[in-house]
Amino acid sequence: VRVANTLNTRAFSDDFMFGVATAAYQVEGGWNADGKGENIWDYITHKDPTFIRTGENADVACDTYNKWKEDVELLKDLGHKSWITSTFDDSRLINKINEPGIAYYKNLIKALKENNIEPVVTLYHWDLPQHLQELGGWPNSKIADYFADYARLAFREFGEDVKYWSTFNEPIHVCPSGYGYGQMAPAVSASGVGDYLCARTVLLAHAKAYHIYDEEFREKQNGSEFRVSLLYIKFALIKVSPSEYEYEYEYDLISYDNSIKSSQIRLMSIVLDTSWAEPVSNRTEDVEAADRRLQFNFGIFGNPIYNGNWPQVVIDRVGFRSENENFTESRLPAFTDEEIEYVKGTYDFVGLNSYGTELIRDVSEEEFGEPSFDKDVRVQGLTDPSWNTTSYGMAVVPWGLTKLLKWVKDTYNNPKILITENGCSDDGTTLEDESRIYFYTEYLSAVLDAIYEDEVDVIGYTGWSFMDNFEWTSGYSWVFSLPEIIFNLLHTCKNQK
Ligand code: GBH
Repeated sequence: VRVANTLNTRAFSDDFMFGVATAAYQVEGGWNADGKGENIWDYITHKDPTFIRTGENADVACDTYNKWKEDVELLKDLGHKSWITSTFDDSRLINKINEPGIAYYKNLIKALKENNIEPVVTLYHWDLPQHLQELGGWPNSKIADYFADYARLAFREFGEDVKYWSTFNEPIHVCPSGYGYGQMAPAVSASGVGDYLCARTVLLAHAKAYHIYDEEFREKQNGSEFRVSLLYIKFALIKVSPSEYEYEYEYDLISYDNSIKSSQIRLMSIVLDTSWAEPVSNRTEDVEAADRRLQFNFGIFGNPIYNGNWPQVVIDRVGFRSENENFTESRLPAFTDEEIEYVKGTYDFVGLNSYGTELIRDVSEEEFGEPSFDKDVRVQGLTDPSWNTTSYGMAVVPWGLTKLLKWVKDTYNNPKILITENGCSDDGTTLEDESRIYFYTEYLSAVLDAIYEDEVDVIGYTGWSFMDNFEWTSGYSWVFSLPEIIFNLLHTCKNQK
């Protein structure tokens, strides 16, 4: 790679946020340390080790609970500005209010800020306390109230120092995966029913947390005397031929002062995940099928929050099939008018995670019988054999991310978008990172396309992941981290059999 002499016009702006992500359960370990309660992943990995393909668990994982100082140093050495989705494991904080858990996150946040790293915090990355699961978990709407209490505690304890919040990470993997297909903890199989009940509670919980933040904290925490220096990274990427790039980095230390109104830089949202859905042909059926895929993946949470109420196509499809399955009312639980208003507008930006692109084909209506989320969606997903792949077989389709960003802009009235996860995996056995360099170069270029060609308001980009970590049901067998070379030498994720 040659280094360009000047930053060209396709540079990311000075205040564009670059960062890397992790999630509490995937890195922390310390599963029962200092009064932390058991969460649904602790429970399931202990009870049934075969639930994880490799038989592993995250009892120790990257041991960040003990090694957080080293991790902050590593992050600093890498020059990353934000360590995002360093979620709070809520079992660490609230079985009863757990002072050592609070102290752990306070110390971590303080160390990040001292090193000019901006924490972007997610409240819930899949780690429900097991005792709440025993009351039914997310399909039980009462859980929204407990979540609201937990959110209030987090805002009160950490809100002076945290400017970027999101409530949930990827509810699409909490609800259909956890309460529908049963592939993720708590492994409830109730497709077409549990997923929608879960989604409704999650949306209400999100909205409650947003309103609590707005009403009780946002303004008050603006008064903070906190001054912080931020490390801004300019990153310019120039495509000189289809396979050749020039790029240049530039680092700047800039300090904020109180004259910047903090309200402008205190942002709260939710993180939603979807692949881009490209119609397999331009037949109307396939074009509509691709839209259905996006609405059932992303719109099911995005529409209530950004536009109001469930997406119409989701209401229509679930209603139609429910009726034919002899339900007296739709399996999609309705919102009251008050709830629609209460949920609508509860965001300051769109948190977007995206990993892939699928070709989508319409399929014919399946016979009525057992309720099923997939039958409600009624599409088939394919990949194109001509797509480039990483050495580990993941399709590299950067234009899919450009199209997805444009779709979010057009569908949700041009919001600020923070890309909260994007990245690619390998099996962790090689230190040669050619594939990952290729992946990130292509995807960053795709983000620039969205910014410069489609005028999408992208405010930041976050790589998954900062550290190799516990990849849920795949255990430690796939890894996504950026600093693999450095990481593998310095810091070992412990596998436990
Ligand atoms: C995110 O989930 C999660 O937020 C995070 O916890 C997780 O570790 C991360 O993705 C990586 O999986 O490598 O081609 O096989 C999004 C769902 C499912 C997206 C697995 C990436 C693997 C694509 N992820 N998928 S590939």
